[in-house]
Amino acid sequence: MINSNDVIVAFEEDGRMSIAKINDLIDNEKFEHHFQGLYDLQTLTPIGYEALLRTDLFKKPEILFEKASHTNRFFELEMRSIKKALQSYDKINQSTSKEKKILINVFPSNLADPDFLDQLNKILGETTLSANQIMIEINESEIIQNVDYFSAMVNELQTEGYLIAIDDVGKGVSSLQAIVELQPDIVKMDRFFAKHLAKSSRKQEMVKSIVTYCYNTDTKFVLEGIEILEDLEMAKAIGVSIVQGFLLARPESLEVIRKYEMDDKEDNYFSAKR
Ligand SMILES: [Ca+2]
Repeated sequence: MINSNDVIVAFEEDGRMSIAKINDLIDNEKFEHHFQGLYDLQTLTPIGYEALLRTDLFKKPEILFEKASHTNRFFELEMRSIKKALQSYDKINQSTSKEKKILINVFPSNLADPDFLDQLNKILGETTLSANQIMIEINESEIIQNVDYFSAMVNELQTEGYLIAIDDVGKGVSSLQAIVELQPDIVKMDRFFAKHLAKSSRKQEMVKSIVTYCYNTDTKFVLEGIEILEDLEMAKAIGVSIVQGFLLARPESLEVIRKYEMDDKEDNYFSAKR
């Protein structure tokens, strides 16, 4: 069902209007990031944060990226976004020295740009972060068509110390192939498998099989999209050690995360309920 708001948004975010908005967004950096924690299930504290772009100019960031991907400024947008995300998180890193991970989403076509690594190194060099705090999340969709090139690229990034995550595993047709061929440091399993996990023995079996693969290949495993307590408990029972999802934390502004990390209290959902 379409309501009138959707029509207005679709109209606004179409055609020339969106090109002008994209230029405005890039030139004036009219965006920021929210940060969503990834939680260690043993300690119930965040091991790191995924940076997610937010802007008033596009209600849905996916629409921005989709539109921007057809322009010649897509790579520039990606790099400016990475720079801003790392510089933002660096403020927390400097004041806490906890060296938590910061996860950034990178489109495969931008990762494949010959300037990507140099620019990333330069951005990193201007912060107090180290390469092994940076997890680069990639979605496998475009990778498999060019697997040799991406394997080399991923290898180069890993040699520099960066960590590679394959995102949304289980959603795309070739994500299992990507895990085998690219040998990522982290596998993030799609939220489809977390939803009603406690009620679905088939989802439990599927998660367990990937958890086992990760365990035996020294790969970290993250289950995304945990929204209710019974699914969290089931995840823990079948061997999941890191989760992300609204039950533990929504994406929050830098200020909120900073306060949380500075206070260093375990004032998360669970201790609040104790
Ligand atoms: Ca992601």
